Amino acid sequence: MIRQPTAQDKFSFGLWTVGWTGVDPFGAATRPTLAPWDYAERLAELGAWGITFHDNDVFPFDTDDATKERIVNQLKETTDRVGLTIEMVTTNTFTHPVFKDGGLTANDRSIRRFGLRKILRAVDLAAQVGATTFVMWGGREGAEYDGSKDLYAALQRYREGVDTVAAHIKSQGYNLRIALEPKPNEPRGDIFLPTVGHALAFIAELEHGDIVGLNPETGHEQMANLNYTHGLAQALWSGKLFHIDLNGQRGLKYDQDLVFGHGDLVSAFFTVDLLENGFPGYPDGPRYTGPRHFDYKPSRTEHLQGVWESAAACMSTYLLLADKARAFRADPRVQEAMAYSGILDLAEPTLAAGETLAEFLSTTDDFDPNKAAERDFGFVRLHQLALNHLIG
Ligand code: GLT
Ligand code: MN
Ligand code: MN
Repeated sequence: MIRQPTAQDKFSFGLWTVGWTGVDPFGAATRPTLAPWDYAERLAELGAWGITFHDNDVFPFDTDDATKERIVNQLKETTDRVGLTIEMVTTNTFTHPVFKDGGLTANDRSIRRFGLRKILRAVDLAAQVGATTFVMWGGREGAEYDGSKDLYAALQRYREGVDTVAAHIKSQGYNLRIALEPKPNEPRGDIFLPTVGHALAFIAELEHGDIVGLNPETGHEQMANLNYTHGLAQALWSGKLFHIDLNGQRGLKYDQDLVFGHGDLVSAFFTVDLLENGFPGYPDGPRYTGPRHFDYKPSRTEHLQGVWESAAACMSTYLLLADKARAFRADPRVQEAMAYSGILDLAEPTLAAGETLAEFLSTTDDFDPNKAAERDFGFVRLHQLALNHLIG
C-alpha cells in the first residue's frame, strides 16, 4: 500500500539526501550527480512540500560570488515554479580538509575565523531564499583523543560561535531560528553536543538562546542507544523542538540514514504518534508544527529509480504510520487500556491546588504501600494494542 503525499503534509528533504551518489569510505559513487534543480523538480513531483540544503550542495566550495548568485537564482526560480518551499539552509563545515579539526572549535584560530565567516554567509543565503530555520550540525566539532582538546575552551568557542551567528540573525532582522543537531560520533570519534540533552544544556548557557533550539535526528539518538521519541518529547517540553531529521537506524552501528521506518519500526510508530497526536494528557500542550524533514541516504545499491522510490517510501511510511497512530488513539479499547494504565492520571499535579507543604506533610492519605504495590499497570496489554494497530 502506498500513501500519496500532498503539500499539506509538509514533507521536506535535504538536497544531500537524494543527492548522495553513494561515495563512502570504501567505494566510489554508484550513481550520477544531477543538478540541484533536477533533484528539486523530482521531489516536487513526488509530493514533497519543501527542500533544504547546505551552501555546498548548491555551489562548490570555491565558487566566486557572481557564479554563486547565478546558481542560487536558478534553484530559486525552479522551487518557485514547482511550488517548493526552501525551509532550511545549513553550512558545510565538514567536507573540505580545512575543517578536519572543526569549524568553530578547531584549535587553529585562523580556521575558526574562516569557519565562522562561512557560516555567517550561509545565514545570509538562508534569509535570501526565505528559509526560516538554520541548522548547525557540528560533525567535525570534536576529537578522537581526549588530550587533543582543551574541552573547556572548546565549549567556550562553540558558545562564542553560536552566539555570534544568533546575534547576526537578530541584528539583520532575519526571520530565522537556529536548530542545533546533536550526534554522538562519526565523523569525529566523539562529537561535541552528542545528544539532545547535551544540546539543551548548552543552549541554556547562550546569550541568544531564545532563538536557538534543536534539530534531533532519529538515527543520531539511537546511535547513542537513546530513545528518539523521548528526546523529541523533552525538546518539545522545553519549547526547543525547532526542526526534525527523520530516518531509520538499526542498532548501535555507523550512522545508517535508512529510509524512515526501515530501522526501528515500533519506535517510528511512537515518534509519529507524538508528532501527530501530541501528549495524551495535554490536548492543548506543545505540538510540533514544523516540516516533516527527512535526512536519509538512498542505499548505494540503488540507482536513480531506487533514489526516487526511497524518497517516496519515507513519505508513504510516515503517512501510513500517521493513519495507524490516529486509529490507535481513537480505539475505545486503547482508551480503556490507557485509563487502566493511569496514563492520563500523570497529568494531575502531585500536590493539591493550594495545598501547603505543612498540610502535605501533616497527612499520610491513609496510604498503604503494600496495597498500592499490588496495582497492575497493564502496560503490556496497552503495548500489544499498539502493535495490533501497527501490524494489523
Ligand atoms: C550530514 C549529516 C546530517 C546533517 C546534515 C546537516 S549534513 O549529512 O549526516 O545528519 O543533518 O548538516
Ligand atoms: Mn545521520
Ligand atoms: Mn541530520
